[in-house]
Amino acid sequence: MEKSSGGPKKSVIAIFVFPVLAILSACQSGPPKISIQGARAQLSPAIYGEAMVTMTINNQGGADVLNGVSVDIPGARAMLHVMKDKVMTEAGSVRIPGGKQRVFQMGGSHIMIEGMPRSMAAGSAFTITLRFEKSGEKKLHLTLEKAPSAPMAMPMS
Ligand SMILES: [Cu+2]
Repeated sequence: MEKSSGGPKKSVIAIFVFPVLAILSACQSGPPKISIQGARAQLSPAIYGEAMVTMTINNQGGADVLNGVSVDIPGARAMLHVMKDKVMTEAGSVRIPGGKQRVFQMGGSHIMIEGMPRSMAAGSAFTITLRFEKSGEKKLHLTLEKAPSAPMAMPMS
């Protein structure tokens, strides 16, 4: 009974391992493979009509660039923010390295929405569109959350 398990198993492993290695090595130079996790939008604790969108962009493929964002709330504008000398600054684009995670969070790169009308409150739904250079558009369907309870709390980097 036991002798049938040796040979065939080895060849199955060999056939399986080679394609996996080929995929891993091609990963960081091939097309980007982007997925977005944990996206949420919180109202600003300080400024009326503003909200911050945070998320993790997972890229299991080659490098990409996030070239812009837009929001479907009438009158509102979405923009990319990065931190420069501890001040939020609008950025035209944000690089998304290949084979890595890029975290968008308070105190780092994030998306800012400003000029939201009074009708937008905690619980309101809206859609953000991310525009990637290579991956095209990705839509995020979000629900506004109330402002975080500790205003101006910035993680130090
Ligand atoms: Cu900001």
